Amino acid sequence: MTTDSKQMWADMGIDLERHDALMSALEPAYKEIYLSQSNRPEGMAFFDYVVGDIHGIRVRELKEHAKNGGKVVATYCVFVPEEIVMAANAVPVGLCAGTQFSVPLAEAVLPQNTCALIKSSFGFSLGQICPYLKASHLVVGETTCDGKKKMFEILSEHQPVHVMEVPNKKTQLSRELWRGEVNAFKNVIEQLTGNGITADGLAQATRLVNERRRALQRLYETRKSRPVPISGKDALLVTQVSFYDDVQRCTKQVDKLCDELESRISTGEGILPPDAPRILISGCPMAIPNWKLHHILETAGAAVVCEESCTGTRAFSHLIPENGGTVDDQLRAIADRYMQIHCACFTPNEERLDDIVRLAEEYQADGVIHYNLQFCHTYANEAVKVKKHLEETNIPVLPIETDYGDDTGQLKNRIDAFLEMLG
Ligand code: BJ8
Repeated sequence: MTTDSKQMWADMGIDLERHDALMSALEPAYKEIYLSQSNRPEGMAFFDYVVGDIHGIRVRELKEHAKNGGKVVATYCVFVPEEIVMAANAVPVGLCAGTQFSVPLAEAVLPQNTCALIKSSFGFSLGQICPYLKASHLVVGETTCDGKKKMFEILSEHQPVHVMEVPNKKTQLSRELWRGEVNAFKNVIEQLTGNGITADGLAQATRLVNERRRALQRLYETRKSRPVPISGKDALLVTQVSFYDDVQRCTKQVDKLCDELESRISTGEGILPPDAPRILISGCPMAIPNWKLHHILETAGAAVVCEESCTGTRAFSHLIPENGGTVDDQLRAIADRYMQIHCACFTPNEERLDDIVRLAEEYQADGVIHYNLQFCHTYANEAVKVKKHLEETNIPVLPIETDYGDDTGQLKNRIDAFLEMLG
């Protein structure tokens, strides 16, 4: 970190002491988990660089954007349509909330039996630690779960928040409600930026976001190979970075990485032996720097080949048709695309069950780990159906409930036993 960055953070009102402590914890963890891997693709250098200066370069870009009159919009969920933000010349940034570091700060205010993701994100705000939050002109929340929607009420005492109502069902009525929410969001963004959203602007933004989704689809496609050309933790990192990096730069870097991975595949080069047990992880999102489960699995010799989560397939599987049309036509297409996401906040949510089986088959997974953040009731309860469905399909499954704390020893025992069972 540079002196320049320190001055920038100080000017933004960041608590430098806390921030230093966070960074000092992140650095050795990254070295141990990421930089210790052998035979990593060279294309990961870009992502190492981004994480190495996680609160520097990108934050400076956002500040520059704001200096030129642009706005920054922070989000916590893949339901918030980035296209609309970008069409008004604002920059969307997905906030990270994957560290235990900020959890105790949140626990001074929120109930302890709240999921770690909510506590971590709220702790970042309370502790004045996150420059992305500080650089944002608006936080966009959603009503996907009770904990989050109540946290956004409290967060709004500290900064401007707009909450989108995500329905809990996918009926015709619910779809109409969501379309209304998307239209209202367009008005909120136009008001924030002072820029009118045009059909051309929306089409252009849709194309850019789709391109990033295609690049991530391509990355995941390479993970279907045996041996797998990239570790699960590296692939997870790419998805995590895609939430806050510049969309065009990120697309370019992911495509560059994919060129390398595809050439590895053509020569049969892998990161792990071809007979390494292949694991699909399904469940709650893993926000940066939550790499715990991947690290345990891959240290034990398994290959994580896919994440059925919002830091995985749910973030990029669905594209928006690029048919152009009026602003209204495009907003409808955007709304309909987002309603395809099968978050556990929906009931019923049968398509997620089918999707997990489809992914397990396509990625030749030997087993599935259902990853649940403690106190996340929607995913915990849906796990009952996931387990039953997978068992009926003869796919071995291990449900895991954890938080951001250090329960590595306990998790390791259960994972070792599961991998042994997979043979
Ligand atoms: S679309 S998964 S990103 S809500 S915060 S629900 S872990 S108790 S994150 Fe999510 Fe959007 Fe759905 Fe995806 Fe549970 Fe915690 Fe709630 Fe969470």
